[in-house]
Amino acid sequence: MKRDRLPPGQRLVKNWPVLDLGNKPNLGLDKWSLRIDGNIKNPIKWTWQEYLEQPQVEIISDIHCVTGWSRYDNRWVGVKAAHLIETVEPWPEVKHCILQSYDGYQTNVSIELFKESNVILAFKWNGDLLSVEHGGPVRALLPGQYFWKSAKWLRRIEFTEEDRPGYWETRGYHNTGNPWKEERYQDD
Ligand SMILES: Nc1nc2c(c(=O)[nH]1)N[C@H]1C(S)=C(S)[C@@H](COP(=O)(O)O)O[C@H]1N2
Ligand SMILES: [Mo]
Repeated sequence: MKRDRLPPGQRLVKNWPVLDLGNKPNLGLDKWSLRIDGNIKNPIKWTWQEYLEQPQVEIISDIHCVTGWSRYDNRWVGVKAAHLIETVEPWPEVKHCILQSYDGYQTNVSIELFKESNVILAFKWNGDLLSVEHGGPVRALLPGQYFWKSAKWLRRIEFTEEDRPGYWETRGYHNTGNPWKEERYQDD
């Protein structure tokens, strides 16, 4: 049986709402960098230029926000999280990734989910550079989770042994956030 495209409790929208904590860092590409550190063999810091030199993929994904809207067919370009993991070589005891942003936002994801082939660090959406309001220059994209896991304005990715719940996860949101299982809040 073909499963529904719309997860339970969601409604389809055609626009793209902007949701964040209210301050939208506008860095400029020369100021932007992405640090990857923690329990890994090769810590790195990518400038914008170095980020662009990584292999790029195109992904088409649906967005599912925990507040109830979903948006189909978003076309993204970016660098695969799996490529990043191969580059930095986390030690075997690493179980979690902590995504940290220029606005102070944080969110956590297991390395298993972060490794999924459709998880990318995105810089283009529907043919254009990602706008500042949607997290440019670079945001995380985790199509298999509710959208709060897709950190905008990515600044640092830390690989850790211990889990560290982020902004929403410490305010009652589910730790994993799978929309197909309706993992919205802690007790779901
Ligand atoms: N840096 C940062 N990333 C963030 C947020 C935020 O406040 N700051 N909000 C999250 C939430 S709750 C959602 S629903 C999506 C919204 O992304 P959008 O504004 O591009 O639709 O970004 C997620 N990533
Ligand atoms: Mo959200």
